Amino acid sequence: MGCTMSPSPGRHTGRGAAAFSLAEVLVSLVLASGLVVVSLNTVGSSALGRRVTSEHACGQLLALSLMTEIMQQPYKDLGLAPLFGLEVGELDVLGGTRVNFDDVDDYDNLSESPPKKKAGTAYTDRSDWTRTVAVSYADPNNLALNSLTDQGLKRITVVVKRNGRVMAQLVALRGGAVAGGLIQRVIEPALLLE
Ligand SMILES: [Ca+2]
Ligand SMILES: [Ca+2]
Repeated sequence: MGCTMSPSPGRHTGRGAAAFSLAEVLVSLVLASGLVVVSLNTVGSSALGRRVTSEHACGQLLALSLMTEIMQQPYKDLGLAPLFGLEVGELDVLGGTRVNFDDVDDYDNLSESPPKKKAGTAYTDRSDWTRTVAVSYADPNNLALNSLTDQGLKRITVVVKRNGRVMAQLVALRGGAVAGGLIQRVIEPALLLE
């Protein structure tokens, strides 16, 4: 009978025992290799996750600092001839700074790489980062829409990218006296997680 030819449980002799041991070793090696691969993948994913999180946090700080600067400006230029965009003489051609920016829409179409402080000092280690601003009139009756005319509300969008990838985007509404009071509301403090 087959049962009588089977080795006794717990007893391995001769070549059979050696073969079984070898198989056990191979299985152990395969399992160990798998564990190493899993461990390396886990470490790699963890490191990548920390880097991505750090990049997005940095992007959000860069976006927030500029948005804060813009929101502190008057809704429109206080001079005699306010324009949408920079007024005459406000562009710092030689210095490339924002020292003359003194109303919200002066920041429209701003694009800087690397991002800079208002006085023109570039943030260190940010040479591959870009920060852009778009300002438009917004429709106070439908905040999701832009308006072709000034109805007393402006939408400000700040986007921060690294090597072309969006790290953070902030959208805010800034109201003027025409809207019946001051409206300052960050409507989409979005930290984009890709
Ligand atoms: Ca202006
Ligand atoms: Ca101005």
